[in-house]
Amino acid sequence: MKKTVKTLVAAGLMVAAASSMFAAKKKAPAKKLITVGYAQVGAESDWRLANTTSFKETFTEANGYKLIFDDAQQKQENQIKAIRSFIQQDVDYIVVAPVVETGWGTVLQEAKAAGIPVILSDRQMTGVDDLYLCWVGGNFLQEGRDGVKWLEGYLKKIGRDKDEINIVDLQGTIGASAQIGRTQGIEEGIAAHKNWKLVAQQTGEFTQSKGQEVMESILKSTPKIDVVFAENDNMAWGAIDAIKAAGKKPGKDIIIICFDAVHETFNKMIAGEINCAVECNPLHGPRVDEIIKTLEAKGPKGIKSKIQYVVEEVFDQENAAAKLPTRKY
Ligand code: GYE
Repeated sequence: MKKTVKTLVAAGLMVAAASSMFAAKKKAPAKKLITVGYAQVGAESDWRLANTTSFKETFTEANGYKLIFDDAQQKQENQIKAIRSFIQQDVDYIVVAPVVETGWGTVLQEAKAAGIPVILSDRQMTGVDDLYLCWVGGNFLQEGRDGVKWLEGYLKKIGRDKDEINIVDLQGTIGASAQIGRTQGIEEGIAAHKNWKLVAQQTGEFTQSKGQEVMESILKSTPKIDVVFAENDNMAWGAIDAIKAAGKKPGKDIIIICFDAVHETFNKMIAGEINCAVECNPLHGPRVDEIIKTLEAKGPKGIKSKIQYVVEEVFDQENAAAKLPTRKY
């Protein structure tokens, strides 16, 4: 891309000519690696760890890459610094999983000025459509709506669809796409059901410890809770500990719905402590690899859609045990 296909081909030809001159003495020099800077959000959740592993396992030297990995510890300012350092190091591609959606214009302009293509993965950015090539990730609003649809069906099944239903929304990092979409999903659901009530809504920043802390205080101030809508797995696990400590049974006294669906959540569904998990697939390494290989081979015209959603499923206690052995994260 940045080093145009033309220069790459020319360099390749020179290397080929040179290596044939010394064929008897020397092995052909290794092919030039593609340098990729990945500005990762942090290590806040099990989803995130699986996402990091996916990139590290994909962007290897054996696969033709040099990966420069940066963990921003959930801070946008750190990600901006990382992107600037990738520009300084003159990487071939910049990949960003943006902490939040806004505030990227200046740094992406700098990447553009340096001629470095930017690919987004996981969360999205707004207002900078012309400054990145494409994005791949989950459809967070759809996930939120899927959680709502599951709850409707479940309440009907247990004969509680006419009862007053008091819902707690444990939100993700405010301003992150995954929070915005999932929150919109539950808010739409509450607006559409007269008997559903939002009794608390607070961020647990996608971490288990914050999820637990926030749930502890909500349990103290909110006498009646029927549902916890935890916008990721780890916050649900923290909430479960808080609910148990308050002498209630998660999954029975309080319905638990969460997002990501990593292994431990399957274990908790099988144990009866989580009722529903909406999948969010973190294995974006191979998807971004495919995008870069397409760009290398065909240039930006090879990218058929700028926004690429990953298809995701919904799991609950009825299918958790059967599905767990097939799950990759
Ligand atoms: O759900 C959460 C993580 O952006 C989809 O970020 C991702 C979310 C995921 O911390 O666990």
